[in-house]
Amino acid sequence: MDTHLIKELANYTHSAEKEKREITKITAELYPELSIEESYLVQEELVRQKLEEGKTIVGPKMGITSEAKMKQMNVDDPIYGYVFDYMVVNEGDSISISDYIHPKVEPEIGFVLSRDLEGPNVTALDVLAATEYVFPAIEIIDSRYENFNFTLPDVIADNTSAAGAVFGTTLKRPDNLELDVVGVTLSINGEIKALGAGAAVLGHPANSVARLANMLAKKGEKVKAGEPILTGGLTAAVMLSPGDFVNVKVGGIGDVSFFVK
Ligand code: OOG
Ligand code: MG
Repeated sequence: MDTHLIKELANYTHSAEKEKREITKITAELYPELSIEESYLVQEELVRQKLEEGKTIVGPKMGITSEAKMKQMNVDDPIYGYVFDYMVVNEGDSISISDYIHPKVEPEIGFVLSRDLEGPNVTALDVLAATEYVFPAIEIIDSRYENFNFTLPDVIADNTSAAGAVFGTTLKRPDNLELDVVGVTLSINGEIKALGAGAAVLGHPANSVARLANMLAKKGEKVKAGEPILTGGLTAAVMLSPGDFVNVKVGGIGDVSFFVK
C-alpha cells in the first residue's frame, strides 16, 4: 500500500467527519482488499492530520470488546482508536445532535494509570497494580459510514467511530472494587435502555487495557500514565434523539450524564 493511497483513505474518512457526511465503506468499492494492518496505517495518517490541525489526543479507546458490541456491529475483534480534545463533552453539558451524523451512546468504564504500561506481555494484574483510578464514562460514537455498516478495517480507518466522550468525575481506586461484577446501566430520560456488568468487557475491563498495551506495543507505543482510557462499550450502543437526557451508572463508582439538544 503506497503512501498516496494511505493519504487518500485518511482524507476520505477525515473529510466525512469534518463535513458530517455519510460515506460508503472503504471496502465496498474504494479499496476492497484493505487489511487490518493497512487500516491502522490509515488511522495513523488520520491521527497525524488531526495533530497537524492543532487537535490533541486526550486518550486511547478500545472498541468491540464486548459480545454485545460484536453482535450489534457484526465484527469480532477488539480494536483501538483515539479520543481527541475537540470530542470531550463535560459532564452535565448539552450536545447538539446537528454536530453529528447519526450519534449513538454506549456505557463504558474508564481507567487512568499512575505509570506507563508497555507491552507485549501486559496482564490484567499489571493493569490493576498500575491503576490510579477508574471512572464511569459515556462514549458517543458516530461512524462516518452509512448505517454504521462496516468491516473491521473500515472502522479502524475511521478512528473506531470516535466522536465524543463524557468522562465522569467520580474517581475510585480499583482496590476495593470487583470490576467484573459491577453492574452498569444506560438510561435515557429515566428509562433503562441497556444494562450489563463489567465482565461484559473481555471478562474484566482491566483485560481491555492490557490488550491495548499489547496491541500498541506492535507499533512501539505504550499506554501512558494520566490519560483517560476507554475500555469499550459494555452493552449495545443506543441511538440519540434531541431532548434526550443520557445517564450511565456504574455500581460502586458513580454516574455520569449529559443532554442532547
Ligand atoms: C465502533 C466503535 C466501537 C466500542 O466501545 O465498542 C466502540 C462502532 O461501534 O461504531 O467504541
Ligand atoms: Mg466505545
